[in-house]
Amino acid sequence: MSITVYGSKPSPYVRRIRMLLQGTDFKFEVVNVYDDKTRAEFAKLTPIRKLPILIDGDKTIFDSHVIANYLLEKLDLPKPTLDQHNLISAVDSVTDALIILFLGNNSKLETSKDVLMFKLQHERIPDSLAWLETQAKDGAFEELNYATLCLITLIDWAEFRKLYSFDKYPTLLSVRDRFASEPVVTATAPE
Ligand SMILES: N[C@@H](CCC(=O)N[C@@H](CS)C(=O)NCC(=O)O)C(=O)O
Repeated sequence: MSITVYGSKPSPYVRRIRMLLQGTDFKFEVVNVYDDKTRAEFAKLTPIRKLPILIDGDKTIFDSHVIANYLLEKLDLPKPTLDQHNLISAVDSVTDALIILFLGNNSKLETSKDVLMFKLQHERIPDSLAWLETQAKDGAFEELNYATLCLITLIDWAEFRKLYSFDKYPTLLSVRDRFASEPVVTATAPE
């Protein structure tokens, strides 16, 4: 298998793909998405200028969901159910909201609730997490499937970057903790 993944080590979207690929032979190219020169280089591979990108032979695939779909098929792993897709969408909404706040802060913008763009994120994050907490209590993350991997990448990344505390969501934290010593998790931990 001649697969190359482009991404950064802490990125939650990239880590999901690295997790799916654990145990298979692939090359990981580290890219700093916020460096102008590097971004100009990897923009030759992807018009959306986001990571991850996966190259497999003559195929170039961007967006973690399309890549995950491709890999789950290729590696003969179970595809997410409709309910699991909803979980992934909620995890992504929190991930994207935290990225927007992170970029706002790094751009030295006022990211408080008074600014509409950021207010929307401050509303979305607790609503999505409260819903995910309820789903977790109902057993949604019992197995280490793709939806669970997505949740783990969110929590680990947000804590690693000191972006958010999940203390109000103990069931979500317990899901992360339950799988913390799995090889697929330890081998890909943010650094
Ligand atoms: N929907 C995309 C989101 C990917 C994404 O936001 N990646 C971040 C890194 S964690 C990125 O490349 N950000 C650069 C930017 O937003 O310009 C996916 O699932 O792959």
